[in-house]
Amino acid sequence: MTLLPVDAIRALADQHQKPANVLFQYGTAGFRTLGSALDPVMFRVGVLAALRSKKLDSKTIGVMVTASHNPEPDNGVKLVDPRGEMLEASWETHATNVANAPTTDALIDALETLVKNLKIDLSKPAKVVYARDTRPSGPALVASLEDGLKALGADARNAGVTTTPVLHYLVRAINTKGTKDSYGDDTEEGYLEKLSSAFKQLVAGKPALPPLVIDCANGVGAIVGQKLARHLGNSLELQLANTAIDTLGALNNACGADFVKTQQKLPPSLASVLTPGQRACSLDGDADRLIYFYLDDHGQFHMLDGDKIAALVAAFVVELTKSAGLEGKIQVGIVQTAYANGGSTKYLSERLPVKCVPTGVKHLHHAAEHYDIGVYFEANGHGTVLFSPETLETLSTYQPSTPAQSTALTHLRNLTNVINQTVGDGLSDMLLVEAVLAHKSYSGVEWNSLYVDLPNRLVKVVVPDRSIFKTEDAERRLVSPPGLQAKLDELVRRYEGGRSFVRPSGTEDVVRVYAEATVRSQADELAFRVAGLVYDEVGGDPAKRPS
Ligand code: G16
Repeated sequence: MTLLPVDAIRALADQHQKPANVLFQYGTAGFRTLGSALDPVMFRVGVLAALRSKKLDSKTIGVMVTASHNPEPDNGVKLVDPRGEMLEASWETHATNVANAPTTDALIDALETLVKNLKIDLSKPAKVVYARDTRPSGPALVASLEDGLKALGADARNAGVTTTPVLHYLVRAINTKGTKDSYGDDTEEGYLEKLSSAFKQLVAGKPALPPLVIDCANGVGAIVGQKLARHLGNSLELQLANTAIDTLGALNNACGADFVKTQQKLPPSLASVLTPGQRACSLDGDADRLIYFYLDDHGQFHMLDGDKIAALVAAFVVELTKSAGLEGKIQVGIVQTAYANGGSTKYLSERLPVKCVPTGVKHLHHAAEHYDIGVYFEANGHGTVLFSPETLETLSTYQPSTPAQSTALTHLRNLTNVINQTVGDGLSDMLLVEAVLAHKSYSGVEWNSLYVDLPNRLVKVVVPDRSIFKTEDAERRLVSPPGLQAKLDELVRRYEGGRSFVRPSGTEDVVRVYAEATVRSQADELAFRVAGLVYDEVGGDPAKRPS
């Protein structure tokens, strides 16, 4: 019987000791906190990734080192399961336990318990692929991760500096290589080739759209975006902005998808770049989110967020299934979270089945898998479209009866390749949006007019302990602290079209407040009054009360 290589683990674990009085939590998107605190977590995640691979019969497991939309000093790490999806929920608990073992001895005990309880066959080889974003803390954290992989003797592949969605793609491509489910060549180049050739086929014969400005958030999207631009050639001209990946402090700073979505304004750096009517979009720090926007003729800013992307894409997919003669055979459904604008939920639910789930890609992804074609987007621009295995089979075997059906079928097939179905992907979603705009001859104005967004506001409240905030009903209601939801309901009733909810963030040390109302000033007022209630509840310093 093969045993855990305890001596190797001990020798290396001693170099990555966990400080006392720090608690780590595998949250919405893995472990995420200050990069300077993550060294012991990285080592342990390396060990855990190897064990997960052994448990899954030597399938390749992915590890991404990123803190995505968070500020530059933060970093994080998450594990990716063999089909490119988020880590199975039960292992999130194992990861939290292993990360919090206080000493090397306790760590070895925790690992031995895990191996025993989950009956992990240690004689199986472990295979892991990992990558990181451009954060300055990345290289040292990757070295700690590598020590963890080395301790277990894992066969590890370094995919270098790339986007989170590329890493997810690589995991699926590696694990399906040479099978009938092959997802593409298992390289970044293979990813770019797959997406760009599907895009070129989708827009063939359509007039080229004017150039698209991409705000790369001064992150890794700048590197992969530049390569994508070369692959696209003249099928789509990309103008990359905010590409300062080597400038300290620039990442996600006054730019990127999270800035645009939460501030509802143009990144200042784009003021001199964007011309009225020109389409632009923002990625976030690891390019897994996408928000579009444009300035109108009066210089006014208009945002097209994840909800608007879902509406645009879903309508197009439904139209193609009808044109292909597949109406009634393929059901399209939408998955949203509580952050979805009331305007979008109304518009979509009048046309398609819509489900609301808690924040976090894993929740949306699982819910979307229940549809033949599941369109899921968080309002923050995180999302994708999933085609069920049966739908993929239908699309590959279906015999169209007319040339029009044949054309629609070809478009649907190309959509399955332009879309990264493993996870939300800013660059892939961008190609998807651009393809739809080209087909519909839409500018941002026509797209924006699909429905009117209710004015809304997002506010962060810094609290000493966000874990006291607990929710139910897909995060739409608070169950703890007791009594707070009743106060919130009372307040919301006073605002026309008012809606508000409070939830703890899974990626930042804050509580988030969302509010919407029929009138802009009312939405703002409601958000700040709810934030004030939250702040009073936790006994915050009156001088720092949100206002
Ligand atoms: C991550 C998750 C998203 C989630 C976001 C914010 O995004 O993958 O599903 O919406 O965090 O989560 P929270 O409100 O709990 O902080 P990213 O882009 O940061 O990886």
